[in-house]
Amino acid sequence: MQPLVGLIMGSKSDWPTMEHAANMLDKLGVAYETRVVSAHRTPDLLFDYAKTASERGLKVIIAGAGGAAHLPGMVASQTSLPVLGVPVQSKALNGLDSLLSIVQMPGGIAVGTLAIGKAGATNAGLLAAQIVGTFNDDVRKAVDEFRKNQTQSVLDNPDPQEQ
Ligand code: RP5
Repeated sequence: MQPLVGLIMGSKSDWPTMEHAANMLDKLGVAYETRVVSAHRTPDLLFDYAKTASERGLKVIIAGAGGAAHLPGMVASQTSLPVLGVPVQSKALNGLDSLLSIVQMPGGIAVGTLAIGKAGATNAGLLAAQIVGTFNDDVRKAVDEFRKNQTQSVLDNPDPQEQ
């Protein structure tokens, strides 16, 4: 299947976080590709990836990075596709550094910034699916179904002390 979402990250060490985005895309039936693309270690690859993303058929890019997390902003500077940034929880500063690096884009180049860590990666997958769902009925129905089941599961388990 033609990938519609580019799921990239600054390092292999980001995968335990970013796999949660992949899991959500799998669950919702969205085709994606995964790549390590580092703003600092492979800047030429970053430019090439971002510049060719649209012509290769991608519709959304999810970019996860930690620490001096320039990847989402730099990718956004080279493509008009929507870019969703996931701040990876860094060891030194618990991801606050990643969050501030990604969220504080200057006006004019947009990055949609998610929460730090697993929740952010999960929601990046969900939001990417919602974007794809604007033109793909199967994916839109899968998102609706996911949300319906989530609501039902809360309603079916009202007692917090019950296992
Ligand atoms: C960032 O530096 C990566 O996104 C990663 O979160 C962080 C540390 O990378 P490694 O030193 O573990 O490769 O570019």
